[in-house]
Amino acid sequence: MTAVSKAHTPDHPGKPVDSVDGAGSAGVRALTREDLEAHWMPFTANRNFKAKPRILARAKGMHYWTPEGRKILDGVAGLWCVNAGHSRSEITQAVAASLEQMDFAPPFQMGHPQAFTLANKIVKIAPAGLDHVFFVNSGSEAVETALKIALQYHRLKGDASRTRLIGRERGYHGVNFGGMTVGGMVPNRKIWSPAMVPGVDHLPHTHNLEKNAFSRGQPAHGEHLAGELERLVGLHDASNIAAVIVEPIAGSTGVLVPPKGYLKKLRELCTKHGILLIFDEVITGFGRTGSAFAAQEFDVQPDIITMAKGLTNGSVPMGAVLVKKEIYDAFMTGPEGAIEMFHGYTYSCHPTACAAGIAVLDIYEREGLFQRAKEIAPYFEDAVHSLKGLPGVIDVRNYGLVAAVEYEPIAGKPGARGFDTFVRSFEAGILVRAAGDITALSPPLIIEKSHIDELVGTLAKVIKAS
Ligand code: PXG
Repeated sequence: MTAVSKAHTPDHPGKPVDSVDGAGSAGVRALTREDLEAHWMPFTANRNFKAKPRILARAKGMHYWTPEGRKILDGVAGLWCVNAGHSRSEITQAVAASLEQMDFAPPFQMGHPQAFTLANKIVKIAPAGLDHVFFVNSGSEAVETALKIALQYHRLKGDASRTRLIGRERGYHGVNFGGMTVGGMVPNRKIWSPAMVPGVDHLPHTHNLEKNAFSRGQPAHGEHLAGELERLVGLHDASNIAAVIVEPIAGSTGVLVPPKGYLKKLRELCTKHGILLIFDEVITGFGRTGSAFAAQEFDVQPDIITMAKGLTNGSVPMGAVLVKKEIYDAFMTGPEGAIEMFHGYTYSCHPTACAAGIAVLDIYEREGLFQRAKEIAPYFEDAVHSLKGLPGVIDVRNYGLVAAVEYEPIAGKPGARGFDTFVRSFEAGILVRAAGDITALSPPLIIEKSHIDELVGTLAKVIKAS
């Protein structure tokens, strides 16, 4: 690995500080403070980061390495996506071969074999009855696509007044206008609120520390909150409501596991009122819960599933929307020569992404990774719950291979403790994710017991030292 090199601090341009070699190979010029400037980093405190960068240069299996050669245990699968572990050579080879064979194929009015192969592979592991796949390039695009499908579906069925969309507080459905509007993440909503999509309501979130703190698996209290949908139906009338969208387990806002019975009740009410139920499985898809999809794990069948992240193991951007047969069939009714849905992206079903997806689904199947997640989940559960009682810890919760530790916020500084824990964890050799005053864990499904010990042991030390 490369040596630490020197760069300039932002406030003292001449003063050298520890910096990094961005390419991770000897002989490449180190990144200076000036080099970091042009890149406006997403969802990042840019000035804070650029003053003290955290750079990753290499990854393999359960680990990242920094440019100076420090090994970091990945406790969050990159960003909830690298479920099969990092830098899998099967994926690399499939992607390289695909690029050699055909760099790009127009997705509109043309096709290529890999798109059909991947769609069939997704359907094979999907809940029965959900059997058509629309490809996109991200989770955000999957959500926009799902919402548009829901509106057009009702219109095609002669229910054009069903346009209202129902999301949930503390939901996260990406950053585009539709997803942001149905989402319940306050900072995302605040700034752009005047431009939000009209006709959206929210169910209450299910997080309740008083009743459910330190739950293992699904919390006992909160099924009744699904009944709030009845209230919204009473207010707007079902004839105006198109769809409800929820994450089966809310991820980004801090791992909120659905209370027992909650999702089933939501399904019942949606069916009763002719409302489509969309599960946003961008995080819960591809084995995170111990099943291919959370829909199967919780035995609740939605009408539409959105997915991304684990679909390509994070290697190439890709998302997808899976719909049930009745929805696809409703679209296949006009003149045969007419385009059924005026929607799609230049890079929908990009051959490179399809090649990655095919290789990834093969790995999941060959290595039985979803089952593996299920088998190691009880060990993971015991490990994370050992953090109960540490200073400032007010909750530990988990399901499958996802968990969260919630801290008492520092007075007047919400989020500071979570961010500080994230930074000090990275310095101590583990990558975790901060969601406000919550540390989220969501490791690759290839994790071994020894890694769990190291991950939770290191986090315990970091918490104790705070
Ligand atoms: N839906 C869900 C449920 C997600 O978790 C998206 C949609 C959007 O996906 P894209 O691919 O457009 O980012 C996500 C994304 C975090 C974090 O801090 C989580 C996501 C993205 C960024 C940060 O937990 N999830």
